[in-house]
Formats: sequence, C-alpha cells, structure tokens
Amino acid sequence: MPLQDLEKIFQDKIDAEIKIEPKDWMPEAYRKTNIRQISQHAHSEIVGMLPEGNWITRAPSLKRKAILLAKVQDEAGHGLYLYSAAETLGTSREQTINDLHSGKAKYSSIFNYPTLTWADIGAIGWLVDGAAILNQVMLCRTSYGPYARAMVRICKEESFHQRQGFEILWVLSKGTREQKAMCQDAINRWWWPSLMMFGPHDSESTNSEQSMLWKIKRKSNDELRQNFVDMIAEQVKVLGMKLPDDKLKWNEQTRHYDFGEINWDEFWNVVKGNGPCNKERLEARKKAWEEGKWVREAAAAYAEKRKPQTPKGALEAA
Ligand code: BYC
Repeated sequence: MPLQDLEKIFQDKIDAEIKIEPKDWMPEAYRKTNIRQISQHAHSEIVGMLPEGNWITRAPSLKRKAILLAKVQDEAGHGLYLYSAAETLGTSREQTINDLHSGKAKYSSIFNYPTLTWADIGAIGWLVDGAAILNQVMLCRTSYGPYARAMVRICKEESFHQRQGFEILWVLSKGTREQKAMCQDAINRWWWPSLMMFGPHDSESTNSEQSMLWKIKRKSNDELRQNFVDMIAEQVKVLGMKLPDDKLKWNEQTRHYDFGEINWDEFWNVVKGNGPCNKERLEARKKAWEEGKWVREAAAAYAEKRKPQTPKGALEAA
C-alpha cells in the first residue's frame, strides 16, 4: 500500500479515537516519540523509588513503614508495566535500561532532589504524586493502546499515594511547633520542583505540537500546570500551611490562580544532569542493576527449565 494511504488510515484512526495497537502500521516518528516518552516515564517510576526508599528504614512507626514500603513497591510495578509497553514498540528492555545508565535517557527532574526529613515523604505523596496524577489521567486516553491501558491501574494507585502523602502532612500540621515547621519546610522545598515536572512552557515545548496532533498528549504542559496550581492552592488551606510564592493569588477574571515564574535555569540545569542528586541517582541504579544480575540469571534459568520439553525421539518420529 502506498505510504500516503497508510498515513491516512493511521490519522483517521487517531481522529476517530481508535487506539493504535502494536501490530498496526504507524509513522516511524510516532513510534519513536512513544518509545521516548514511555521509557522516560518508566525510568521516572524506577528512579522515583530512590528518594522515598531513603526513608523506609527511618519511617516513624511500623504502620508508616509498611505503607511506605507498599507505595515504593507500587512504583516498581508502574515501571515494569511501562517498560513492557515500550517493548511492544520494538525496543528491548536491555536497550532502554542501558540508555538510562549511560545518561542518554531522561527521567523526571523531580527525583534529583534530596529527601531531608520525614515530611518530605508527605510532600512527595501530596505534591509529586498529585502532579503526576493530573498528567497521567490525561494519559489514560493517549492514542497508543498499551500505554493507555497501563495508565489506568497506575492512576488508581497514584490517587491513593497522593492521599497518603496528604495525610502524613496533615498529621504533622496538627503536631508540635517543630512538626509544623518541618511540614512547612518540606512544602517550601518541593513546591517549585513540582511545578517543573510539567515541563517547559508550551512556547518552549519542542514535542508538544506533534504529540497533541497524534493525541499522545491531550493537554498542554501549561494547562496541566495551571490545573495543579488551582488544586493545590485550595488543598494547602486545609493544612493551614503556605505555598512559597508571593504572587499566588486568585484571579476573578480568569477563574484561576495567578502564580510566580518558575526558575527555568534551575530546571534545565537539573535536566542536563547537574541537579543536587543526579549523579547519586544514576550510581544507585547502576549498582542495583549489577547486584541484581544473579537474580535475572536465576529467573531466566528457571524459566528455561519450566519450558515444556520435547520428548526424546519425537522429532525423528515426526
Ligand atoms: N524532567 O517538549 P517537551 C511518578 C524534557 S513519575 C525531565 O514538553 P514532552 C512518581 C522532555 O523530555 C511520573 N525532562 O516534552 C514516581 C523534552 O526532552 P527530549 C513521571 C523533562 O515529552 C515515583 C524536553 O524537556 N511522569 O509519578 O512533550 C514516586 C522538552 O519538553 C521534563 C511522566 O513521565 C521533566 N520534568 O512533555 C512518585 C509522564 N519535562 O525528550 C511519583 C509522561 C520535560 O525531547 N511524560 N522534559 O530530549 C509526559 O507526559 C511528558 O513527557 C512531559 C514532557 C509532560 C513530562
């Protein structure tokens, strides 16, 4: 079939809200964009386990420890669904992981900040998972079938994560003077990096225009960021805390909150690998990969052993 016809069938499907499936014809650039975004997303889930994992041994009670452990395990699951979704586009798991370890692949800027106190675990749940959900609810309707389906379960789990984060901060916000101060300090440090998670302004976003045409993205970076500010500016009142932005103000005309400018130099610096924890995060991932080699080998050997064996002589008889 001529290329033009294939392109038309593809775009007609997108326009009619029919999902694109792994064996369907798709433009090479659509395949590449999905591999890029899905693998970056998978890496974010896996690297995202590190700042939270830092507090598993120091959670303030057995109950908090069990909850945090379960949350971090959820993130591992998200990473695995997403790596599998990326594989359906013809990339191998090994290649994807090599790209993370070599520093070629990106992952969310947010995970390059340190978790200094227990309140940071609350702030990550509330703000980071909160930002992630807004973006990911939209991705449940993304045009590539395996990605959209992976997002459904991820979103259910993320909304639980956000509530647990809010609850950690809510308890601290009702606590001692020191606990209240710890809560405010975590909000101060995580607020701006959370806004950066949505990516550059639409005017600077290199991929958005094409991704919107292909319905990989359904809402723009700035639109989602605004939804997030509107949601958090209300929720922070329940905590009796403040967001660290003098310009944050309800705008009666736009029916949205106005807010201050993000420090884009800081954002690009972190994206380029020079944030507070970039090196530490990659080192930790590489070490885990090396140390887990024997587990991968054992799993592969076990799978091989369980394969149905062809009875001796069966081939000759056939
Ligand atoms: N950090 O053209 P743009 C979670 C890059 S984890 C780093 O707007 P796009 C969780 C971007 O890649 C949730 N890089 O890009 C886990 C592009 O560079 P390349 C993570 C960023 O793709 C554990 C360039 O900047 N969520 O929930 O159209 C614990 C220009 O940007 C960032 C996802 O991954 C960033 N923040 O839009 C707790 C969602 N922003 O690739 C929670 C899936 C931008 O051209 N991803 N860049 O070299 C997306 O929805 C989109 O990729 C983005 C960016 C909205 C993030």
